Amino acid sequence: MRREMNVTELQDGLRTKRFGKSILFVRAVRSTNDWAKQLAEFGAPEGTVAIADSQISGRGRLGRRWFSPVGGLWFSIILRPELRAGEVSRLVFVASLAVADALRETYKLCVETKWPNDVLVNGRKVCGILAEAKSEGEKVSFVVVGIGVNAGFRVRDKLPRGLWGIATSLEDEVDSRIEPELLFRTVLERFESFYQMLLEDGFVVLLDMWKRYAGFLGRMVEVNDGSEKVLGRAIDVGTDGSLSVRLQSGPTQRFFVGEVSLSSFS
Ligand code: BT5
Repeated sequence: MRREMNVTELQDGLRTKRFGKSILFVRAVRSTNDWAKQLAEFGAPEGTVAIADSQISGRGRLGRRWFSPVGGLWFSIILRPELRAGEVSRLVFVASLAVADALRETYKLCVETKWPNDVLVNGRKVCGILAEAKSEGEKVSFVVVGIGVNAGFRVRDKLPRGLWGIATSLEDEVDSRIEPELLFRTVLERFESFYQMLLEDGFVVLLDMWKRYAGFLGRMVEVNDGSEKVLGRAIDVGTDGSLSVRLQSGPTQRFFVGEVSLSSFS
């Protein structure tokens, strides 16, 4: 059944200091990331959230399409961190950690993170993160972190057939009714506290927390970096965000971009 967002409930009881103090909502938008980038250009403060019931042209990495039907949680948050341009990918890990924690706590699900920007439930993608920064040289002026969670809809009802085998939704995984507003508040609260930790204490501890969810580490994986596909054992993710894979042929290769899938040779 079509279920629209209850906007008042997004903010009611939200226990954050800055995240979500200003929330802009529309029924439909091309992409909340594009919208948030415009708001950031106009000077919107850190923590401003742009959220929509559905996205007409939701985006993934490298211009890939992100399907965003009504019932999902699609939002972007503006950040103005003291980070260098090369460190922006840290925010993707911090955001996925926040989502993984929120899903585990709220729905008691067995959640995994997958390099670089996915959150999985039962091996299927339930959430994707897209961080986009504006910077001059190494100086970052803002980052927009877009978070998309397949929440209150069934994959088979709303997503194209090609995704049925790789995507899942909370409604598919959980017996109780899904309230995207509650999930939104929990993710935002987690994200704010992890973001604070990142700025104050650095990335190492957070990366370790992310790795505890990273079920693919230690497993045989196939990595496709756009130019080649390689097979090997995923051995670590570094503080630069890179994935190290020990290739079947012996040496270890580091990847900064790419797609990981579990190999049947595990
Ligand atoms: C991502 O890209 O996973 C990042 C997704 C970010 C979405 C949020 S929603 C709010 C904000 N506004 C935006 O416009 N974007 C952000 P990537 O790793 O490149 O994965 C894209 C791939 O995931 C596609 O090529 C499909 O295979 C698959 N996909 C598309 N829609 C999906 C969905 N709803 N659930 C699961 N998989 C999906």
